Amino acid sequence: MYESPSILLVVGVNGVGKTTTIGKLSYRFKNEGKKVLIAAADTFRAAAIEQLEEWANRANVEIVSHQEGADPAAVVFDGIQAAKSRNTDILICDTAGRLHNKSNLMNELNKIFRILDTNYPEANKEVLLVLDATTGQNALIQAKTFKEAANITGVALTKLDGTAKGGIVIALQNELQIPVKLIGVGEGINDLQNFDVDTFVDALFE
Ligand SMILES: Nc1nc2c(ncn2[C@@H]2O[C@H](COP(=O)(O)OP(=O)(O)OP(=O)(O)O)[C@@H](O)[C@H]2O)c(=O)[nH]1
Ligand SMILES: [Mg+2]
Repeated sequence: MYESPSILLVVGVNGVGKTTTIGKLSYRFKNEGKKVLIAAADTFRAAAIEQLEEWANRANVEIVSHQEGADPAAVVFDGIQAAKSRNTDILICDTAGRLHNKSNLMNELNKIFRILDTNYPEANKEVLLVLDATTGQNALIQAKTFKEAANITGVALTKLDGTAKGGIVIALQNELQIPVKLIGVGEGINDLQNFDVDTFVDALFE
């Protein structure tokens, strides 16, 4: 899916499934024979770092982390240095989802982007926005906000295993021109699929 070296910045508000999606993706890339490194740049809660460590263990990939409260950009910086020295194919960065206000979010993301541009310009960059399909219109509002704060290159739509029909996919593509690339269909490590728009449209009208 991604050329080496790649960096994947995973963004989105609390609870949408960022950490889980990172775990699933890491497992997938690892099984494809890629060398994966996770950077725990959601430093807001110690539990967030521990949760990501569990996923790293499950997927059997390496992780770089700092203490709770550390500067997320510093974690990303360390991740980049480690990725370079270990010849990592894909560096995946978790981020905190607390969207207090837009300028806050912009500042934090911009700081991370500056680190990436300065220290890892050779890496292919993907900014993956995670949205919870069960939140409907709210997810669309989140997408608008994040699109204003960052150059979102794709969406992972989670929790499509529930009753959510995910009509939001169409809105995302049409109104915001953000492609849905991945879907989450459960809490397990294998519950991640590439998104195929034709299959989806068929399912919608079933
Ligand atoms: N059913 C279902 N549950 C999911 C899916 N993806 C994530 N979850 C669940 O959603 C909850 C939140 O997932 P996290 O990965 O912790 O979300 P997050 O965005 O990292 O949350 P914060 O770190 O608090 O910002 C967990 O209970 C996950 O198991 C999915 O595709 N389907
Ligand atoms: Mg998380």
